[in-house]
Amino acid sequence: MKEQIQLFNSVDAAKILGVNVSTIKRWTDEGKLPCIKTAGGHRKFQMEHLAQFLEQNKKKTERVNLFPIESDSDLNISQRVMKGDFEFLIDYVQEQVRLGYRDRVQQVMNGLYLGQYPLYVIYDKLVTQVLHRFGELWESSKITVTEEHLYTQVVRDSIIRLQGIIKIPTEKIGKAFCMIMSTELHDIALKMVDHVLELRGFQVLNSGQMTPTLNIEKIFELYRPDRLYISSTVVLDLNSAQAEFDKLCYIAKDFGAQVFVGGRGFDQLHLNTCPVLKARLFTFKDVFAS
Ligand code: B12
Repeated sequence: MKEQIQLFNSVDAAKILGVNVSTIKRWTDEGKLPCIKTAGGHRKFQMEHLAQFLEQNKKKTERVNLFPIESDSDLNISQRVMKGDFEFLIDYVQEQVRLGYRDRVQQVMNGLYLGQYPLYVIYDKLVTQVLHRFGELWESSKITVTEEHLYTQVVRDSIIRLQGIIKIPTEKIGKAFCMIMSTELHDIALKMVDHVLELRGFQVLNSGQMTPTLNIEKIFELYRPDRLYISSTVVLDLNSAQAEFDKLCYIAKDFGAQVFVGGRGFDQLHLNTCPVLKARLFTFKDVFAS
């Protein structure tokens, strides 16, 4: 079955925008609020439609809720999302992840996006912080490695779903190849780098965890990326990681690509051996500006 993106009906849209259903109907008829009309004549709204309306009509939406409010707890979360109370949201999302409520994690992320928070802010101020919390809990043996796996998959899933509702520019501004060194599993930071670049208008290629570098030239020949983003979180063998990084830099140089690196693994590597290194990036805001 084809994967469906989340659609709201007129009642949901009315709850979110804090108006009644007849206002929603009027705004769509006037062309102010974009929607999809089903074969049966029903109006359906994508998150993107509501976000676009909010951006263009800031005054009309003082009572906006960011998601349909069903309970006092929903109202509280919506208000925290609207205020950008990240301290509260980190605790809340961490708890929902632990309880396995993907939909509640999703609600917060979608709400932040709808509330006009840039994707890199959601990643820097919420997602990264929640993942660091799980890292601390694992390090202090408060959760097992299996729990850590389970929780990080919930987070991974949520960011992929969020990307599914975001409008990606059709005009491309360049090609970026994202990869992780060959011994490495940590791929969530790179996935977020991928999303931020995609939103900026790059065509993104992402080879994910443990990318074998043996025939990596083939990728450059096939796709001719103008940028290479390399992620390294853990270095297991310093010499082979350095050799791999150097090799990647020289291939990038041969194909005229710039190199960007990120992740704490690069604390241990020499970066000045790379002739085409453009920048070491630390946050998703840096990625957005890169
Ligand atoms: C999730 C996780 C895992 C998952 C990975 C699942 C997956 N699909 O990614 C699993 C369980 C598989 C795992 C395994 C291991 N892990 Co682990 N893991 C984590 C955890 C909890 C979160 C990592 C994460 O995604 N963080 C979120 C990202 C966004 O944050 P960040 O890594 O700090 O990156 C920031 C910047 O550096 C930048 N950035 C990062 N990469 C890039 C890339 C680019 C291109 C750019 C531009 C920017 C950028 O963006 C972030 C924003 O600030 C961390 C805890 C932590 N503090 O991060 C431990 C952690 C990274 N893991 C650690 C360890 C030791 C391991 C293992 C070696 C454990 C073991 N003994 O088996 C293995 C290694 C396996 C391997 N071969 O890679 C240590 C690393 C310590 C170190 N550097 O020496 C950490 C810090 C935990 C700890 N506190 O000890 N891990």
